[in-house]
Amino acid sequence: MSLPSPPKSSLVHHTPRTTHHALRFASLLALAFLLALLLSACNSGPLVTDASIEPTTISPNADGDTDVARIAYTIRRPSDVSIYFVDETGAKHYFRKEQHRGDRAYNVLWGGVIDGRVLPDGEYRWVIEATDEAGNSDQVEGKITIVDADTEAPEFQNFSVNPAVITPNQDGIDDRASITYWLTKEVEEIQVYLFDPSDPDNTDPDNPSRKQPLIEDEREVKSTEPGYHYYDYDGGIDLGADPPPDGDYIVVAEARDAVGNHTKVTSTLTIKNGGKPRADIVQGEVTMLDPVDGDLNIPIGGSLVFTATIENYGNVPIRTAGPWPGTVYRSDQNFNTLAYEYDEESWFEQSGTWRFALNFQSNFGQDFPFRYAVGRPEDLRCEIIDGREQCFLDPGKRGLVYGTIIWVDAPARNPFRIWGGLLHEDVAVFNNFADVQEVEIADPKQ
Ligand SMILES: [Ca+2]
Ligand SMILES: [Ca+2]
Repeated sequence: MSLPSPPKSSLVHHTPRTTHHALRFASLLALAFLLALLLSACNSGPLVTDASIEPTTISPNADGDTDVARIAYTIRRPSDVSIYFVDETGAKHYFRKEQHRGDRAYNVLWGGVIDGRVLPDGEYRWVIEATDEAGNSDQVEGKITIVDADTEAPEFQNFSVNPAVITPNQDGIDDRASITYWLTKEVEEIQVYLFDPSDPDNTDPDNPSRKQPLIEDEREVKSTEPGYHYYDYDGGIDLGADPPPDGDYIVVAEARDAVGNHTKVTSTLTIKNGGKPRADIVQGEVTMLDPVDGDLNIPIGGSLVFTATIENYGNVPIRTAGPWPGTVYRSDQNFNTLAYEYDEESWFEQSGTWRFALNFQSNFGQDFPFRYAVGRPEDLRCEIIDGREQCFLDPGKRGLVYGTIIWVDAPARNPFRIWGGLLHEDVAVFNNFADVQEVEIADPKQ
C-alpha cells in the first residue's frame, strides 16, 4: 500500500525557505546589534581628547617670558564646550562658556585674562567640559599656576565731558566739548568714541558697530601713554563735516594694556542745533552813495551811506552783534574804537559772530573797520544766554543793514576802492569784495 505522498514539493520548498528567512533575520539582528554596539561605542567614547594647557605656570605681565599658555584639545563630536579656571575658593572663571564647537582639534592662547582682567597669582584647576547633542558630557582637567600677574587695570581718572550739551554750529557758544582724563598706565590700545544708542545698527550697546572716533589733540604725551589727555570735540564742523544729527550720544573711552586688562568708561553728550551755518549778502549787492548828490565823489566831511541785505540760507541760526544798523562811523574810527567809546564789550571781535562790514584800499589799520550787525533788531531773535543778550538771524530770515561813514580825511590812496564782506569772525570771510566801487574824497583845500 502506498501512503499518499504529502505535497513534498511544497514541504521541501517550504523548509529551505524557512531556514533562509531565519538566517536572514539572524544576520540582520547581528548587524543591527553590531551597529548599535558601534553607535553606542561612538556615543559613549570620550568627547574631549588630547587636552593640555602648557606651560603649567604662567606669569602674565607682558615681559615676554611665559606670558601665555597654549590650550589644546580635540572635540570628537559636535558639542557645547566650556573652558574655565577654578580658583582656590572654588569660584569658576569662564574663558569659554557653552560655545558650540565642531569635531576637530583646537588650539588657543590664553594670557590669564578673564572678562578683561588678569587673574591674580594662585593655583587654578583648569577644566575643559563638553556636552554633545545627545546630552552626553565629558570633561578633562588639570592644574595651572599663575605667578607675577600684572592685575593692575588701566584707569581713566576724572573722566569728564564738558559741557554735556553742545550746539556745534560755529556761533561761538557751546560749539565744542572737551573730553579729559588722566590715564594711569601705559596701554597697548586706546579708543575714544561717540555712538548713538538710538541707531538701529548699534544693536549691542556694549559693542556698538557704528562708532565715531574722537581724535586727540596733539600733545607731548602719546595717546597710549599715562598722563593727562584732552580731546576737543566740535562735531567735525571745523574740518568741514556736518556734525552728527541732534540727539543724545554716549561717549566711551576704552583701553587695553599689554597684558590684556581692559577698562571702559562712559559718559553722555547731547548735540543740539548742530549744523554748518550758511549766509550770504543777497546778490552780493551793496549800494553806496553820497546822499547829497548820489555819486561817490565825496567832499571831506561828507558821508557815504550804504545798504545791504543778509540772508541766512542754512539750517542753523547765525549769531551777530552790534554796532547796529544806522550806526555812524567817522573814517578814523573802527568797530574797536567804537566799542571803547560806547563801552560795548560785545562789539569787539568775537569768535563765531557774523557781521557785515566795509573794507577799503590803503586801509592800514583794522581790516574791515566798519562792522555792523547782520540785521536790525526787528530782523533778529535775541535771548539771554549765560547772562548776556545774544541775537540771532534765524534760518530763512533776511536782515537789513545800513550805515554811514563820514570821511574826516582822505586816505593815502585816493581815489580808492571800497567793498563789502560778510564776516564769520575767527572762521571765514564770505562774499569778500562784494560790489567793489571806487570812491574819491575831494579835498576842498586842494
Ligand atoms: Ca611673564
Ligand atoms: Ca553753538
